[in-house]
Amino acid sequence: MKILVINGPNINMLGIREPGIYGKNTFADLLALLEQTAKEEFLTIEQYQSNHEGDIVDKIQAAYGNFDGIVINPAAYTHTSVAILDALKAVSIPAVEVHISDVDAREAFRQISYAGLYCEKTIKGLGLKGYRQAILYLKEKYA
Ligand code: CA2
Repeated sequence: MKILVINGPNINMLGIREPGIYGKNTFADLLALLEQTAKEEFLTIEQYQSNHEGDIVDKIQAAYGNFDGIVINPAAYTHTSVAILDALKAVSIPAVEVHISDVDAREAFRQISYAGLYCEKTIKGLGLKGYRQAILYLKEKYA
């Protein structure tokens, strides 16, 4: 099974600031967790991080026919991007949304998720563990 993990803007800065909200783990820790999960669960996991909305749309489009599942943390684009929502709908690949922080307990503008309107599940507030849970969910349901 092939899973694409997509991270949006500033996720590559994890661990550098705001540890109170996002924890002390770094982006390198996230990459290590994904590698470990791929090995343990016999999955092919590709990771893609971009700070650019259009590049994320391109990556989702390119996943068509090439991936069985998508785990996506669109970061700030969660709350603004109809383009990412439309791309997910266009490829129709099973997807799970992940947020490191508990967005529900934060500012009002973080309460809306466009990508979440497509994703079949949202995991939030579990830190990096949320990515592993999302991957295991897709494996259990679709592998
Ligand atoms: O909790 C999440 O995973 C978020 O998707 C993270 C986004 C935020 O805009 C979403 O509302 C919730 C932010 C990504 C990381 O931003 C950083 C900010 C300061 C220092 C390091 C990373």
